[in-house]
Amino acid sequence: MSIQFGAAVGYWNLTNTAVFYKLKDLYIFQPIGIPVKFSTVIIVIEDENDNSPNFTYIEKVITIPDDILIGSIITTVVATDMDKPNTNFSAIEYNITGGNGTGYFDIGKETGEVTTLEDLNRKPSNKSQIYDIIIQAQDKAFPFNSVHESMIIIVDDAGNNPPVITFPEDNSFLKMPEVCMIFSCI
Ligand SMILES: [Ca+2]
Ligand SMILES: [Ca+2]
Repeated sequence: MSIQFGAAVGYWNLTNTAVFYKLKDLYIFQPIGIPVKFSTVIIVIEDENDNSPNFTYIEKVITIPDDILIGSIITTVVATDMDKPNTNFSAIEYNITGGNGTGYFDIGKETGEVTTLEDLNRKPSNKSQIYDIIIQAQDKAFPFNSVHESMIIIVDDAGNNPPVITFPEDNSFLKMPEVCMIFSCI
């Protein structure tokens, strides 16, 4: 690492000649072997939005019952950003950017809570309900940095649909033997 203070001064090799301190955003460079009052340099480093958020917690596959109530929280995702805290460079908001059809699920922009938006009750004719949604975490800078992750939500039959009695298609009667013991028929 080297740093330039101007054409007349030239370069100061900080790796070999300087003691380095960091106090929050203050960087203090002090060359070794030179009286401190003539040599200490304080540099304030401005942050840049050079980091994208990263998911630190996200469930990749979730199974929920199909009788889950609308608005239920099914999971909460968490992302962090390495840029300066308490700035738009590191503040994060969440969105669902794909796989959500007409809006089966929602996510709290600030909380990361994934909730149901529709009645997902499985109808008898449905074999399965699998949703592959894309969740985005982005910082609030302009332009922003973002990251995307896939989340598979399997909606499982909770057995909450009443049984339906069906008859043979030709409406024939069930046949049973003439002698039929109790609890052993059919
Ligand atoms: Ca930064
Ligand atoms: Ca950032």
